[in-house]
Amino acid sequence: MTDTPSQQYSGPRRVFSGMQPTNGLHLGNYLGALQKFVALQDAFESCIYCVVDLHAITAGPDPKELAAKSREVAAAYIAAGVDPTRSIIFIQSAVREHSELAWVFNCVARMGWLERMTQFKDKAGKHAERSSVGLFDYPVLQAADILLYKATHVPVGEDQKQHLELSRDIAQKFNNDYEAPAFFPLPEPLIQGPGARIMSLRDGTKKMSKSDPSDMTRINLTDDADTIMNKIKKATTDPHPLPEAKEGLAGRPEVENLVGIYAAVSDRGVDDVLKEFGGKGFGAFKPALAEVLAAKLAPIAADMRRLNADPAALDAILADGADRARAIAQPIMAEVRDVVGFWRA
Ligand code: AQP
Repeated sequence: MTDTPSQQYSGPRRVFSGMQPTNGLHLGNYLGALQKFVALQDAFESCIYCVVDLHAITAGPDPKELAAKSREVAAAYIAAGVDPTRSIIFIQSAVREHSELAWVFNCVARMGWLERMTQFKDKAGKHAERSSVGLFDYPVLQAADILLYKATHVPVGEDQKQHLELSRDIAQKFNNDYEAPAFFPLPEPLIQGPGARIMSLRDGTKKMSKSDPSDMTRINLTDDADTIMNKIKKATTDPHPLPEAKEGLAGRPEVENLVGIYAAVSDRGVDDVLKEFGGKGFGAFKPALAEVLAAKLAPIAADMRRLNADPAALDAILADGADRARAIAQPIMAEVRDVVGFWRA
């Protein structure tokens, strides 16, 4: 295959990702993305982790709660192991260039591309006509978030695969349209891993989600051991024992999900977990799963409580993060303005 101009991008390797401060984070967010945020700090010199409050207003949150929820997500990043002295942690709306680049990208992206986005169809449901333009345009802002830093790698869960493909299409079209070869990198999604798709505890065909109306469908990072035990005991399963091997999980999505969670949380392979629990019933497996989950999440929840108790200290971290993010974003946005041909004195 011949290299396209953007494949010759030679800038620094840089990680960018973000999460919405809509509701508290759940196990899917942790295993699908946050755990990778932490690990990538050892592999990349530059990691940028954003709390995407501009995205959150597509869901119309309470303005009295938004700033506090943004702080809480930042606290979750730090409690999970993101180090604010090595990585940049900041709130999206504090860096105005995100919105500015999103507008430029609105004029690059095509309506047909956005109309194919399955997440919009899922979130808008039958009410697409009444959805905000922002919800429809969400993936364009996401492309701007990433490319404002010329990020090359983006750790996300599997549900974000299509949006990341759109970011690559936007980067490529911008480079072509403006005859600016290799201006933007084509960002690589980092999706692989055992937690890439964690499903609802009640329906193994639906992803675990912050916006599911039932709290029983998810494990929140702040759930205590009793709540975790209760949710896992009530998780949907079937009357058969666990299978002895992976192949036996076919057609049993809820069971596959619980075994996958056990494997991801305890850092073991699915086969290894089934070697221990194959042939046993859920009466044995579920309490063991609840225990490994509680042991994994308790220290994170405790650290989140400690961080949330001192909002001024969190704000200082976030203000420093926003300064460091702007220092990267503003020169790139200035270059974009020149490439597009905007006036400057
Ligand atoms: N169930 C999941 N399994 C694995 N990864 C997941 N992610 C979300 N759900 C799962 C990943 O977590 C990051 C958070 O992205 P977001 O805050 O933009 O939320 P989202 O992708 O829209 O999903 P949520 O958290 O469940 O929120 P709602 O309910 O609003 O859809 C992303 O990397 C995502 O892939």
